[in-house]
Amino acid sequence: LHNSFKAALRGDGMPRIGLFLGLCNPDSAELLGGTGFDWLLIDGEHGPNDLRTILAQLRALQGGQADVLVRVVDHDPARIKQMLDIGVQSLLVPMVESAEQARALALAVRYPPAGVRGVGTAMARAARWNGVPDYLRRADGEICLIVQAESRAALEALDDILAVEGVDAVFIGPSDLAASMGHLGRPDHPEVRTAVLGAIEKIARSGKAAGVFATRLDAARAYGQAGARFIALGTDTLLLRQSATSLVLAFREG
Ligand code: 3PY
Repeated sequence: LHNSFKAALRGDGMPRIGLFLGLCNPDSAELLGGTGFDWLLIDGEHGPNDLRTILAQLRALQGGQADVLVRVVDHDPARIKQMLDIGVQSLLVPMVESAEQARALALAVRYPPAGVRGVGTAMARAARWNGVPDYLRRADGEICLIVQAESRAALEALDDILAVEGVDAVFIGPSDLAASMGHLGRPDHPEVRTAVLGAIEKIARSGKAAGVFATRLDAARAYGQAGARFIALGTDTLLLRQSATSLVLAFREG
């Protein structure tokens, strides 16, 4: 039940580096689990995943070196409950723009009286299918709730979001933020970069952990220096595409 990702966010030291998984495939997930990334995120927002494909990847990554996160598709407490019941402990929730939304999510991931999570432990893989009392007692404390701030509105509400109890971390999405700032497709635009760095610094000062997505190493390093505790260095789809294209080019040019 121990959530090593949550524990790592509380520590200091080097930022934890991760990768988003959009291939929805247990074999590639398992393979990437042994490459040295500290964490891997199964992307249920933009990747064509469903509950079953997420479950298959969780199984493939179980006991591996990398901590596992799942990004859910929306804020629906019923869908979040299903994720928790299949054993997801670290959740990234996209498009959080207000303290009210963050509070509702903090309730969704916890059992009463702290929250509103439904109790179905006899069906829950997370509770080893049998409702062990220990699970009910310990589950809330091992959940890591990460909300994603990725719009102008979210950055304006950042102080309020950071004050919400039960939110462990705030993750900045530079691509959506760029779109909302009028720079669609340009997450590395200087205005966006400045906004991302400022947000990371503010999150780090608040005592919550800051996370961010980067596809360029210079951006990732700058985010780390600003205080990001966990940084995604792109996606499995990009890695596959980039290495395949450069292999083809290298052969043709050679
Ligand atoms: C963004 O950059 O907007 C993200 O959500 C990361 O995928």
